[in-house]
Amino acid sequence: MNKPAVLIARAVFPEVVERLARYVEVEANQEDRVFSKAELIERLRGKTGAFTTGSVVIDAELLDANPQLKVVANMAVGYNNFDVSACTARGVLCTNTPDVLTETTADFGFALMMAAARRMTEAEHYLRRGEWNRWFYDMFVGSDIHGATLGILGMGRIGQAIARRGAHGFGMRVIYHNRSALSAQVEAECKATYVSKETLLRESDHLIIVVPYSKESHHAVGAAELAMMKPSATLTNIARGGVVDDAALADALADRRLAAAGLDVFEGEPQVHPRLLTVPNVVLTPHIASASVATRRAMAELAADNLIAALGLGPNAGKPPTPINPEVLRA
Ligand code: 8YV
Repeated sequence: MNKPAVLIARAVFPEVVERLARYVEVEANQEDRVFSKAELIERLRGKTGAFTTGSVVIDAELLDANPQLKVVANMAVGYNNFDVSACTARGVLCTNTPDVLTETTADFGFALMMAAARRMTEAEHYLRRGEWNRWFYDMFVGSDIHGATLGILGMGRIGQAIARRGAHGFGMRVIYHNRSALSAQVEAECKATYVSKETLLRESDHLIIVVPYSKESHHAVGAAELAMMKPSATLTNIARGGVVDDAALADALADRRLAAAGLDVFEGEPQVHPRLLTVPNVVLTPHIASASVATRRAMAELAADNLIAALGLGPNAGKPPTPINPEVLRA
């Protein structure tokens, strides 16, 4: 029997390519070229499955050009690069990689928030420039984390993991806003209190954004929302570019209407809004919140598990562990 053919659209751990190759005919992209849409459509010809990352867009046009495609397996928990309803309508299964990256991503969100609040990169740049010639009393004074109010916008798995760190590790008061309130039990575990979005913006000393990107969350934090925040507050975005209006954020940082920000994701990344590159009070990282060795391996393995199982192969044949649109499996 012919093995089904799969495109691995971006470079990934060689062991994962080898594992997939035991089950399927693999076309890999280990040189990690970023395919244009036309090239991606071409390379998917005859492929039943695709292994994707967050930058690989799967939309109706691509699906219509490749009606043989059965599964798209994202090596990411976020899946705004997929048009899920277009996939579902065409019987294409979508999968993602939740859970395995929760704690690592929460660690990073916390680190970015702390780096922004304590002005770490600003101070490091000063030191590297050779400007440190004496100590002075208010040199790079920032704001405290312990005892402060931590605000979380989007209280899914990663938001909850950040809440636990803040409440239990740093004695923070934790408030959150979400589409719906969590159960009383989860709220108690996270020591977190549900508030309106306006209260969240007004009361947070440190606001972390962990809400998935969608049309509804586009610019959820823009000029009007930033204006509600305390001038002493920090904002950290580890969710997706586009949830925050980066131009409005750059203005608020430049005018010191907001003390500092930590950003791991950007509108139009890998491009970064030019004004964000010039304001000193922002810590910038290139979308690495899930980037620990162990977690990136776990994400790649889970994406491969999904792909293999969705193609009816391997020990979990027909039962991919983390489907996004499981109704496709039942159809
Ligand atoms: C990925 C992410 O590194 O999982 C997500 O949603 O944003 C990151 O963990 C990125 O999307 C690459 O696929």
